[in-house]
Amino acid sequence: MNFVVLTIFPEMFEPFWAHGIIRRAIEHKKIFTSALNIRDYAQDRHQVTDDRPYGGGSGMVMKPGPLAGAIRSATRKMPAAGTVLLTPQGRPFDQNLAKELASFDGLVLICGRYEGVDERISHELIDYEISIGDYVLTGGELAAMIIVDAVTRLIPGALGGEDAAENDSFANGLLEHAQYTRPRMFEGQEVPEVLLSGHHQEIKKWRLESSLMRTLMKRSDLLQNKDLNRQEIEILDKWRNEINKILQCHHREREDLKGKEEKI
Ligand code: 4HQ
Repeated sequence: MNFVVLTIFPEMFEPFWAHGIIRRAIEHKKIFTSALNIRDYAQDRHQVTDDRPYGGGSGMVMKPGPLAGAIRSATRKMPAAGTVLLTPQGRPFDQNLAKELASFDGLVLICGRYEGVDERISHELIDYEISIGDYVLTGGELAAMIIVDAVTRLIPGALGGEDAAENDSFANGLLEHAQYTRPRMFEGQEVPEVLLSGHHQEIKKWRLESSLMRTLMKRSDLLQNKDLNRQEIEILDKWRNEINKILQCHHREREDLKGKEEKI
């Protein structure tokens, strides 16, 4: 995967390329990265990339010329690349979109600053408009880093463990199960016994229950939209029966209390 970022602050990406999984993926040639300065594609002597908005008002707008020049320069070298504009008006970024982007040979990530980019840029030159969430950033750079990060870890061989990407949150539409490491006792809290047992089948079942419970409690919206498999339905059914027993018992107690009060 070839990532090309277009930005007026290419230096922001230097520490990002230089650490952790991203750094290792670059070293192992799983990804190729570059940050091009949009300013280099400005035509005027002062290499201006922004200007005042037509119609007046505060703030500045990214000029279309330098941006179009930078995008064309990047896509000339990799015609099969997808182009992505980072904007709050874009499609919400999620794991499914990360998977879709990971299937490209190259991605050109366009980072705006100021109040955004001239409207005439978008249509022909942009394949995707993507938002990383409903909040306002000072520029698209952090959004681009998030996309590079989430896409990189989906590229075969980019992560250390072979199946690490298949096992984690959202890969199966569920939140990750609870995790424990040494020591066995921490501030009076023990590690669940089953995880020390060595029973792989039991551990697998416990982890699925942990994932399902956390998803139900913290993000029930994810469960609503998920295709549940047989084992997942079995677990949810078991919980429903347990909850129903508790509620029936509770209900009966209240009925008994009412009965006694009526006699008095
Ligand atoms: N931006 N998701 C760039 C964002 C944003 C987001 C605000 C994009 C400023 C110039 N980008 N403009 N949210 O807040 O992607």
